[in-house]
Order: sequence, then C-alpha cells, then structure tokens
Amino acid sequence: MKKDKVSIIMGSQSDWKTLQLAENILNDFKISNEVKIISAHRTPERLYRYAKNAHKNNIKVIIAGAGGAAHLPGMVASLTKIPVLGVPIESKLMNGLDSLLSIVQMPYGIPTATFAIGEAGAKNAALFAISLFANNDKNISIKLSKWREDLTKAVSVIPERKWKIMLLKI
Ligand code: RP5
Repeated sequence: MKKDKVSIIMGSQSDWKTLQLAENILNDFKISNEVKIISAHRTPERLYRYAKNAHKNNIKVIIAGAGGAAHLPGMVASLTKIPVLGVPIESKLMNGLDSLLSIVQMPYGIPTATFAIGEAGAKNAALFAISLFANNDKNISIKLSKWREDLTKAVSVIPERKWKIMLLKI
C-alpha cells in the first residue's frame, strides 16, 4: 500500500531555500514527502498534470510556496480538493507583503490556508501538515506532543544577558 504523503511545491528554484525548512521538519517526523518546482505561469501544463494526479498519488496535503504574484497555491487549489497550505515567499521588492496578500486574498469558493511570510511560514506549514496527519496516527501525535514539550523547555525564564558581556568587552 502506498504511503500518504505531503507534497511540497514551489514556483521557482529560488524558493527552495525557504521550502527546504518544511522538508527538514517533515523528514524529522518521518512523514513521506516529495518536492517539486511547479510554476503557475512558467510551467502551466506541469501544474495541471500535477494537480489532476495528486489524489491518485496519495498526496494528502500540499504545501505551496510562491512569491510576488504568488498564484501557485490558488491555482493548485482550483484543480484539486486536497488542502493547500500557502507559504508566501519573502520577495526582494516588497519583503513578501505582495506574496502574502496575493495568497491570503483568495476570493470566496476556493480556499487556501495562508502562513507567515518566509521561514516561519514554511516551518509552520510543515507543522500544520503534521497536525493533520496526527489526527489519524497515534505515533505522529505522540511525537508532536514531545516536539512541543521540547519547544517549551527551550524557553528560559531568565533572558541571557549577552549584551552586558558585549559591553564589557568594548
Ligand atoms: C514566483 O516568482 C516564485 O515563486 C518566486 O518566488 C518568484 C521569483 O522567481 P524567480 O524569478 O526567482 O525564478 O513565481
């Protein structure tokens, strides 16, 4: 039986440095995943083929990262009922605000979830996909609880006073 998987797609090679953070987290949780470059405007036929075969390919969640006009998440969502998690890429000209507004402002009817701009968004999209998988998989659910415990433990009560050390060195 084929394993359920998360598919990570991005509009360009230049998006990889952001989206690789999503892949890292999915791999840490041993969730099957695949990664592809699919551009809504540069490779529209690839986009169509991908979206039409996604269900058959056991994809349960799609993480779609795009920058600028950022129509990839919405276009994919229009061609499949698989949930699409949109990650706005931090663009050069507008720091990703253009990508964010483009993805978040989907008109009524074809929804896409929208995450934070850039690295936090890529990581949170992976964690969100993991939450969805955790609904039906006890082991993933236990791992996610442990992950969150570690996150909590990593936050110290007292801040490190590094700035003081730096001042003393001057
Ligand atoms: C979008 O245009 C991509 O998602 C990327 O974020 C942006 C810029 O692409 P490149 O010009 O770097 O290929 O399609």
